[in-house]
Amino acid sequence: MVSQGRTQVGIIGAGPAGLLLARLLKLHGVESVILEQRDRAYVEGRVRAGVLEQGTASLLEEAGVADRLKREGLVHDGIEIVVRDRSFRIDFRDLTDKTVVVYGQTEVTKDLIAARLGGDGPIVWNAANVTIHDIDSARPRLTYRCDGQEHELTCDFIAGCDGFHGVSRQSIPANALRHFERVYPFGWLGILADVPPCSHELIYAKHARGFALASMRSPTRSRYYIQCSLYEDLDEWPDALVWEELKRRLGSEAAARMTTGPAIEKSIAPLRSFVAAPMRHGRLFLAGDAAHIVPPTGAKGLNLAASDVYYLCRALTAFYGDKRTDLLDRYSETALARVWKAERFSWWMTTMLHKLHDETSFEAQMQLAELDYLASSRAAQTALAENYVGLPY
Ligand code: RFL
Ligand code: PHB
Repeated sequence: MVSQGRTQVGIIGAGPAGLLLARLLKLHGVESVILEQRDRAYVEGRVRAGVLEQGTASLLEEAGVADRLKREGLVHDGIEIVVRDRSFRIDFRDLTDKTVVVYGQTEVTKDLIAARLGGDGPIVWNAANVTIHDIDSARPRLTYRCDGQEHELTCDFIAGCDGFHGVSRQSIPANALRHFERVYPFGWLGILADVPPCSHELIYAKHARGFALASMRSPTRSRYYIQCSLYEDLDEWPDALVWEELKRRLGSEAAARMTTGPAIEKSIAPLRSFVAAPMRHGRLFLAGDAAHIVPPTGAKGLNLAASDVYYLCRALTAFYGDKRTDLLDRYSETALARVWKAERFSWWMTTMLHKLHDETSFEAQMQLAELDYLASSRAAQTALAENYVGLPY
């Protein structure tokens, strides 16, 4: 027996993109069902992004899920850049009159799940074998298995919010999709520790041994990253070695202020730039990491998921409210225009700050010249600041 269901928008994935889309749609009177392959604890525990653009924070406020964000989020006016132990600051507020908020993706996810489960509509956890059917028709369907039963959900539209490894993008015929990709020959080793941050702002460091980043989640919880090889074995990185490397790369001032402690999470993430275009096929719309990936250096991934969802929600509500299809037809073009700019910024930050070449090479000198220019030019600093705080929607 297959259990049959019906909804307006079938959403695959309960990450930030799927959850925020469902919430915004609900506020506009559009019903959805979210299918998530993992369980709630796993989704809420996944440590990832930490920096929200002002536009993302405003969207969360519009969605009515920003009470805790406003109480606990740390507003940052700038970042520090350290190059070979010399540091300079990019002052976002002065250069752009905007700021960013440091608030963990885990917390955004928890707030959105709580809102959803407070009466917005269902999240089907542990939905296995989610399969997309008939996206070229006006009645696309999703089938999946859950609690030992087969289910079928008929929808008006399907939102593929299932991240880079999801099924949505793969359900689009190969000849209808173009891929653009750059895989970087290094990764980030990240640690989370319950120690106070070494600085009140984020520190991005370029060092001869590789990139390092000092970030945070709260006044008592720090998040740090170091550039590492892709073939690194986590067992070869005991906490003491990570702290030692961080102190070396982040410079003497940060090292002097750094409190060390046991890592409560430690992982290695590869770095990738990726765009799939178009972000729509028939009645299937891709949003977030399902359509694009940025290296984390620009702190853009979660923020791009939010802007995609903003455009997609606007297009779907125009369809349901005014029978307009023009915004749905333009969704991919509109979203991609912003995606490509964030791709460029993330690629630029990544290539400027990481160890890519031999220190004696021409390219290494170009990186240093770029950073020297950035340190001294208000125009260059404004360009960085404008992108970091988020380009307009
Ligand atoms: P997600 O978060 O991957 O969620 C996708 C969801 O879909 C589910 N799923 C499926 N469900 C059903 N059926 C299937 N077949 C499915 N396949 C997958 C998954 O279980 C999951 O729950 O994608 P979404 O919603 O598009 O959100 C994207 C963001 O998570 C991502 O871009 C950011 O985390 C990237 N990122 C950062 N972004 C920022 O804006 N600022 C940052 O400071 C920042 N730092 C980071 C980051 C990502 C990192 N890693 C680990 C890649 C730092 C790191 C280290
Ligand atoms: C984080 O806090 O996880 C973080 C912050 C800034 C980045 C990337 C990750 O650029």
